[in-house]
Amino acid sequence: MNNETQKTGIDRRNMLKNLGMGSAAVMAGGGFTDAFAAKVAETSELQSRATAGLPPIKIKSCKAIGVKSSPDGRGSNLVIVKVETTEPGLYGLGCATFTQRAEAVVTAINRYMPDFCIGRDADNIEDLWQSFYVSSYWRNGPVLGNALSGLDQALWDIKGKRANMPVYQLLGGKCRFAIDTYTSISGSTPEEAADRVLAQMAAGQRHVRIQPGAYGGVGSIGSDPDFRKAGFGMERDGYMDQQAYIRFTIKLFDGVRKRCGEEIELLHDVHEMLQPRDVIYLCRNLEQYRPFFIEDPLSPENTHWWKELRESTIVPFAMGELFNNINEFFQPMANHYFDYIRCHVSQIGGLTPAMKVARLGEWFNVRTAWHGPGDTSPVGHSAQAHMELATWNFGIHEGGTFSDYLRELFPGCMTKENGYLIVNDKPGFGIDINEALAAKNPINNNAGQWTVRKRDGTIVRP
Ligand code: GCO
Ligand code: MG
Repeated sequence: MNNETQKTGIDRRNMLKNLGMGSAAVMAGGGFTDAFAAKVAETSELQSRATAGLPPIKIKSCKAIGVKSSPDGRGSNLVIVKVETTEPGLYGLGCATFTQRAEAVVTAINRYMPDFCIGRDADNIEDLWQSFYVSSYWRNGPVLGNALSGLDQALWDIKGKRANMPVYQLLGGKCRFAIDTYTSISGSTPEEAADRVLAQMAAGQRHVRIQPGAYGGVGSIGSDPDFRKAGFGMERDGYMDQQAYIRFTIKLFDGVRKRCGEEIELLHDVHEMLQPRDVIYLCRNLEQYRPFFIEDPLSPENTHWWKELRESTIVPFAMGELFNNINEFFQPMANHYFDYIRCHVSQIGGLTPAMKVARLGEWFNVRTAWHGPGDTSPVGHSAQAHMELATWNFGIHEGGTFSDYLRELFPGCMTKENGYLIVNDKPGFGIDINEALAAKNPINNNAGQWTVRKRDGTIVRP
C-alpha cells in the first residue's frame, strides 16, 4: 500500500465514522456536529470519488473575446466567453453573442463575471447557473442572459474536457449519426428562388428556407414609400409593404414547389413582422405547399393570439427566437401551439436551460430548431450540435456553413457534408479559438438596421 492509498483508506474510515456520528446527531435533532460539518466540508474524499480521482477545480479567470465574423470589419459581432480553471491548460469556451449590443455584453462579462466566478467550483454548473441568474436581482433580459449563456456553455465545455468526452456523451450519447440542417436562400422572383433551391438540393440539402430578400421583403418589395418622400424618419430606415410581402411569399412557395418538386422541405421565416390576422391568411394559403415550418409567426407582444392562430391553420410553427426566459415556453408547449423550439441558446442562458426546454418538448411532442444564423458563433453552433445529437426530439439545425476565416478563427469548427453537420469527437465541444486572429478583428458598435416602417412611417415590430 503506498502512502496515498494508505491515507485514502484512513480518511475513508474516519469519514464513515464521522458521517455515522453526524447523522445520529441530526436524527436526534441536534443539527450538524462539528465533526460531520468538517468532514462534509473536506471534500477531497467525496469529490475524488465523484470525479474519478481528479482534483477539484476552481474558476481562475473569465473574460470576453469579441470578434468579427468576417475579416473585412463587416459581418456580425461575435462574443465568446473564455473560462480558465485552476488546472493548468483546462479552459472552456461559450457563445454569448448578441450582435446588436455586443459591447454591452462584453462589459457585462468583463466587469461583473470575474468577481462572481473566480474561486467558485467549476464542476457545479447548475448551482453556478442558478446563482448567476439571480446575482443582479433584475434578470430575464438580453445582455445578462447572453453573458450567462457564455458562462454556462464554457462550463459544459470544461466538464467534457475534464471527463475526456464530447459533451453529447454527458447528455446521454448519440440519438443519430449526424445533424440535418436547413439553409436559407432568397429570390427577387419565384424563378430566381427556385434556381437557388435547386442548387442547394444539388449540394445535398434536404431543407431550404425561402425568403423574398431580407426578412419581410424589406428593401426588395416596394422602394419608394410615402414616409421617405415626406421626410419622416431617417433616410436609412427600411420599408415594409406587408400585403405585398404576403402576396409575394405565396407566389414564392407556388413557384418553388412546382419547379423543385415534392421531396424538398420548404421553410419560411415571418420574423414576427405581420399582424396576427395577416399571419393566419398567409399560413392558410401556404398549407397547400406543405411547409416544413413557418418561423416566428407572432411578435412577443401578440403571443395571446396563439390559440386562435393554432386553431386556424395546420402549418407547423417554430417559435421562440425572441424569448428571454425558458418559462415562456411552458404554456404554448403544453397547449401544442407550436411544433419547434427556436430560442437563441446564446441568450436564453446556455445549455443548462436549453436542455430543460428540449426535454420538456419530448413530453409535448415539440422538437428543437435552435436559432443558428451567422450571429451565432461556431462555438454556439457546436454547443447546439452536442445537444442535438443527444436529444431524441431534435428537429433541424439552422445553417452551419462556415467560411475559411471562421475555420481558422475557431479550430475544430464543425463540417457539413450532404446537408449533415458532423462534430469532431474531441472532448468538450471540440472547438477552440485563435485569440491572436481574434485580436486582429475586434467587434465594433455597428448595431445593424432594425428600424422598418410601413408606408405612412409607422414602425413595424420584428
Ligand atoms: C434567423 C433569424 C436571424 C435574426 C438575426 C438577428 O432565423 O436566422 O431570424 O437571421 O434576424 O439573428 O440578429
Ligand atoms: Mg428567424
